[in-house]
Amino acid sequence: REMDEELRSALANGDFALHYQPLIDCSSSKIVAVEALIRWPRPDGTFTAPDTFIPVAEESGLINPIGLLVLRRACLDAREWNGITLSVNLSAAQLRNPEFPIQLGHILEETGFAPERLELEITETCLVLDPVVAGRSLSVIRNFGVSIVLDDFGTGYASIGFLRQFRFEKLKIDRSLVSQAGQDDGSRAMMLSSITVARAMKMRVTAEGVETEEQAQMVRAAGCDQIQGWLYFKAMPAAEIPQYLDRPI
Ligand code: G
Ligand code: G
Ligand code: MN
Ligand code: NA
Repeated sequence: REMDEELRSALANGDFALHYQPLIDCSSSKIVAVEALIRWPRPDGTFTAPDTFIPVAEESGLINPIGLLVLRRACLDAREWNGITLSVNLSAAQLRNPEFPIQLGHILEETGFAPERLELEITETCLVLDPVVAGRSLSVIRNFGVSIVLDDFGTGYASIGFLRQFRFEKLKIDRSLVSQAGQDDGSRAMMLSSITVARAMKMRVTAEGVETEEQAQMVRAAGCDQIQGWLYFKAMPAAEIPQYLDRPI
């Protein structure tokens, strides 16, 4: 396919960019983490959204080298941002690749990035497809000191029961659930009970896609630890991050 070829040459030229979206700690109101989000700049000055090209990269297997490029570059960028955590998204294909934990170990070593400052965001799909290999990889990764985050919680089939099957250090409540919880009681109850279960399992909770003050108040009251969303910040280039660190937002 055409996009496949373009992705291949973008990879060879290192043409991808990374933007970072801050996560705000509810108690200190400071930035506690940033999520790395890949961007693909095109010759016409626009960006192709990851939703468009990640599925293509997954199909061709290019997601593996692209994912390693993201990890290496994000570790280098975030190395200087003392005291905050770096969150990186993983595709199912990456977690299914038995080489991945070894490659991650090399990147941590090469970049000198402290594993305790890294968290990997995975979705339920990553684990459902191949629970044995994925579970084995996760335990190797966790032994490095890296945290595992369940992303997109509240979408699709993501369920409370799933939280018991694997251990996660953090739960990210998807923006669709945050938005619905602001509108109907059933969704709010589901969000609250998910947070209760997460708490009981010693997980931290981030609310994603928070766009309004009302939503921020609601998720704080519900017991979320961290807030991520356009109310505070959109994703931005690495150079813009340091000015916001070490002071309340
Ligand atoms: O940044 P944006 O909101 O457009 O992201 C759209 C989707 O792409 C999200 O689901 C996000 O998790 C995913 N995504 C962004 N960056 C990466 C990445 O580096 N690797 C993978 N696998 N997914 C990513
Ligand atoms: O699947 P994942 O949770 O990794 O997706 C992150 C995506 O959500 C990114 O593409 C990011 O740009 C987007 N995003 C982050 N905050 C907001 C928000 O407040 N509103 C909306 N609509 N999208 C957001
Ligand atoms: Mn994510
Ligand atoms: Na999400």
